[in-house]
Amino acid sequence: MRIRSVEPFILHIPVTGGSIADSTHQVSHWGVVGCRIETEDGLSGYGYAGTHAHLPSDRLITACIRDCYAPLLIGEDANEISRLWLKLLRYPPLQWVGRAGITHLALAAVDVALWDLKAKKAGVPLWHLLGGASKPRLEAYNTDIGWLSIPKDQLVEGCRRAVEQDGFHRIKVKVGHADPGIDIGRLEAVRRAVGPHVSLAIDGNGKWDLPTCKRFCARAEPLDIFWFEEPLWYDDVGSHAELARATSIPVALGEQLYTLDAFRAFVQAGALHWVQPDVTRLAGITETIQVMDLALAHRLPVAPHAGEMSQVHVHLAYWHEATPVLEYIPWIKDAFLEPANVKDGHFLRPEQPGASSEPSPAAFRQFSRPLSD
Ligand code: 0YR
Ligand code: MG
Repeated sequence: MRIRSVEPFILHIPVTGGSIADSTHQVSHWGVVGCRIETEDGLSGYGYAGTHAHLPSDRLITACIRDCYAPLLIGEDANEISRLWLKLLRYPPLQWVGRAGITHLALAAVDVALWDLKAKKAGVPLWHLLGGASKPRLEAYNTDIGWLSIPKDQLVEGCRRAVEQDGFHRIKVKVGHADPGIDIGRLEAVRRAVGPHVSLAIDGNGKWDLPTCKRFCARAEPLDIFWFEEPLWYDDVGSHAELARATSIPVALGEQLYTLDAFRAFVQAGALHWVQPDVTRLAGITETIQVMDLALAHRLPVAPHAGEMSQVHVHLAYWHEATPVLEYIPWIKDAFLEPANVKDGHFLRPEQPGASSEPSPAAFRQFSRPLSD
């Protein structure tokens, strides 16, 4: 499986519902920014990072793939993922300028494409290649009903519909208003509407400081919150550890962490209860497996963050025993040959060969953006 070409691409796909916001981000399109790796035997693997569809920064990722990684990959054996991953990660000039950020997102795309290739070559879905499924069904939790930009009455109605009509047992609602009392009011209304048996998680996207989080958690505890995700600034290990000690609400985080070492620091400090790696921010599937194993070794559950909108995580979550639940956001799934679909609150298990990371020809026609002016 000699690598013949590495071709970057940028897709900007409109999010369903027009435009959404959490406490920190406003998003109208989701960026699928990555590459196709073609081998001399005619197979193609696809991998991508998830972005906020900002063309100038998306082009930094594709330039890194095209100008820095592609020359290191052409002619190599695509089967040797571990060696190629280390070759790219440790390439001295790139290690010097980026052990996180753009270079990591670009490496994520390459790594996912290599795993996609390996599974296609084997003729099996990725979860099968990795060792088979550890569970018969994988629960989904719905994030798409809980954006901060949704007014309270629509929020309550959307949560009720997700539970009563669509069969979700798990939902997540965004928090992070300047006045946390507004969030308490929204959560009380949602809890009343969905009843006591639905798992209700919340996500602050790193907005509040420690005193605000402590006061907020004291008021939110009676609402039986399943986890509080990214309560504080992403890299602040000490404050997360203090909050984890101060409240009975479990702490979740990881979608902004780039490395295994960053996860280890949070785990060692007792600063999180739910581990949320993302193949599109860590350096791909290879490093996500490392983080899942780290979590398992500490008996912490894993709930991956859907930077790739769960196309790839659905494979990892079906396979890895530490992962009982996966995020569901249906924005871009229909742009892929095998969409990550949910039925009755559970992800369908992928059955096609590969990592479900290949966009459809129609998606390339409709959503491609130029790599340069
Ligand atoms: C905007 N999921 C998240 C949106 C989401 C973000 O980036 O996708 O809220 O990534 O926090 O848990
Ligand atoms: Mg989040």
